[in-house]
Amino acid sequence: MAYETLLVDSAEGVTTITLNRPDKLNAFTTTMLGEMTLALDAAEKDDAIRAILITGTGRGFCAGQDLGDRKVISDDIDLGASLEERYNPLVKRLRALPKPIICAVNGVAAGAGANFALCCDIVLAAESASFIQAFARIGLVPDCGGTWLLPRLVGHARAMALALTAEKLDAKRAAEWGLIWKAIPDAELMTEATALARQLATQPTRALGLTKLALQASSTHSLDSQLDIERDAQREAGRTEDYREGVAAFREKRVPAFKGR
Ligand code: LHQ
Repeated sequence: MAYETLLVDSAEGVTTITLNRPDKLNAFTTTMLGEMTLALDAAEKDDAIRAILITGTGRGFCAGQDLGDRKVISDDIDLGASLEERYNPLVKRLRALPKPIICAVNGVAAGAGANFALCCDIVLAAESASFIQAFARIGLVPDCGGTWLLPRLVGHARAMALALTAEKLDAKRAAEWGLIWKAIPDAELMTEATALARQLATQPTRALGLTKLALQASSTHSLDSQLDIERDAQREAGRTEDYREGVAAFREKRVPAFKGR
């Protein structure tokens, strides 16, 4: 399908979704949010796709909501409805999708764009990239899961200061703080992110999906309920072809050939 605001390409088990409004630093429009959902749906449904890579074109990753859209300051504005109808379902989609999602943050990620990146499973960023909780600068509150994710990733003190000051955090410090996985020299970002996505696409996809969901659940669960989740996930993983292949390959001292089922 042809997209207006995204470039979508699938190869070697990976769907790469590239935000493509570079002149506006890939700011989100209603169209882009809708297209993102369609692209994620297609990647989830396709059994040949076993990892997703998200990035942006140009010098920015995503500057959050498009503030040029006249609807964002109309008299009868209800930003809560915008979150309820478009942003929140997208956040839930990224978190629930049972395949690994890698985000390659190629430049500035601001507002909803920053938190959208942080919702992905593994976040890599170019060393020149940065993260800005820009909301306070325009009289808003962090959204796209920011108030939930930030304290869990970097702790309360850093989360609070990032949100209240809207200070820019560069990629290297974001990695040092544990906000993201790695900062990478700009010229190597896409090579490394693509290699990682392709490598994950050769792994036991159902086990990775179950692992993702179990780790996410841990934030709100007791050890007892988390042990129940692990029991159920392991039961399911233990019935996959990939588990049998993994054990067979170990016994035969060879590299496993996982099929994602
Ligand atoms: C933009 C944007 C942008 C349009 C740069 N929109 N054009 C809000 C409301 C509704 C519901 C749900 O949730 C939300 C959540 C949010 O996301 S609120 C936060 C929205 N984002 C921001 O406040 C960030 C606004 N942008 C900036 O502060 C700067 O552009 C950053 C710091 C990201 C980058 O600064 P620079 O590198 O100096 O670039 P620039 O400001 O010159 O921007 C380049 C172009 O991109 C420029 O267009 P122009 O035609 O003048 O060259 C900007 O107007 C455009 N642009 N962000 N969000």
